[in-house]
Amino acid sequence: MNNESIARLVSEQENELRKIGEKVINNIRLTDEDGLLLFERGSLSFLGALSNFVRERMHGHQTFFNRNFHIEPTNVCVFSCHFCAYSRLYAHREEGWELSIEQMMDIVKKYDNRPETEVHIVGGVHPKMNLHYFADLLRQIKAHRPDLHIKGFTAVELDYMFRKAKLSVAEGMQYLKEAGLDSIPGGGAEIFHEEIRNQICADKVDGAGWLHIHETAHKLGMHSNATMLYGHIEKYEHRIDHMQQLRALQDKTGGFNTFIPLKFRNGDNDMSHVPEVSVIEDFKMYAVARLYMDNFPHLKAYWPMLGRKNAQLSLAFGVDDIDGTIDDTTKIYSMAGAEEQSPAMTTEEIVTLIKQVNRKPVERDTLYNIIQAY
Ligand code: MET
Repeated sequence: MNNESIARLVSEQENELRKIGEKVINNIRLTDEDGLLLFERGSLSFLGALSNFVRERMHGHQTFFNRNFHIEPTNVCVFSCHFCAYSRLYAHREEGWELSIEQMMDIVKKYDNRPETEVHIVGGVHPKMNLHYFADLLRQIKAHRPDLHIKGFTAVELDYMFRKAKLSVAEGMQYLKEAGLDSIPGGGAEIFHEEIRNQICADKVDGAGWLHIHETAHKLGMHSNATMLYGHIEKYEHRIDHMQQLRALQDKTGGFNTFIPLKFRNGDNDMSHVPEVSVIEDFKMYAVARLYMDNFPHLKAYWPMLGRKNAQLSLAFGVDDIDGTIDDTTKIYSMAGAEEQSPAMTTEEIVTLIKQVNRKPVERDTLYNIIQAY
């Protein structure tokens, strides 16, 4: 949509939506009330057009992906997040997996002489895999392949490791950075608001703690991502509260690269009675995120969660990044009932998927340096 048609569409909206649309066109930051109103009253078509306008103003048709693989060291976990279908308690650890450093290095070595640029490491919070265990892993990966970017450990995992090692967040982050950690992923954020957090994942680090870890990483010059688990028992106002806290921290540090809304899936977890939201809600979520999170350079759709067709469609709702090739190395969403049971795409498949919807595929590294445009 060109400037003229977007201006026409905005002018046709009811008073309040029109004012929000005008702000977006004029690059004026949306308030929390604006964000809420968009969720409550914005039609899918209006949100789509507006978020696409912003997406194209920021990135044109460029659509980013990277070549990466995951290591999930364990799914044994001391925490009991009710939305999780992946973890096994320590008492039942024979039902889960626990990888040794050697086994994880074998995964890394599988990618020798291949073009992957990033390893993404997340998993359960295992009581015996401590800070020194993971520092050892980081050092061995770096010794073996110094150019591989290591994005590892959510704030939840870090919080547990640092507390157990009796280190402050700053000391712990510095220690892992020296061992080879390059950046941190966005997981574990869920919903910060304590009213919701206490009902879905009461026992892990709270919102303030999550934000503190990211702020500390940013101060050390590391970048990170941020997620939000939506579509369960939260209300729109909790989503806005969550995004507001992220936007405020981003104003302070500028250290976030990407916001990744994650859809709650109800397969095989303690919240299976909670229905999943519709695909319309998913696209509204992406659109509002793009409009509200004005200081986040990128908005990512995680395709193993959405499926390939919806990932394509998301590119018309503000999304400019669809994560990576992944190579069937994560089980988090497949265990929660996602349609993608063995998520892997070749570079050709990702490129085709993006081109089919008339966007320009751009391979990036973790920090969004361009590696190759297709
Ligand atoms: N352990 C992580 C967290 O709660 C989640 C990783 S995905 C299983 O942050």
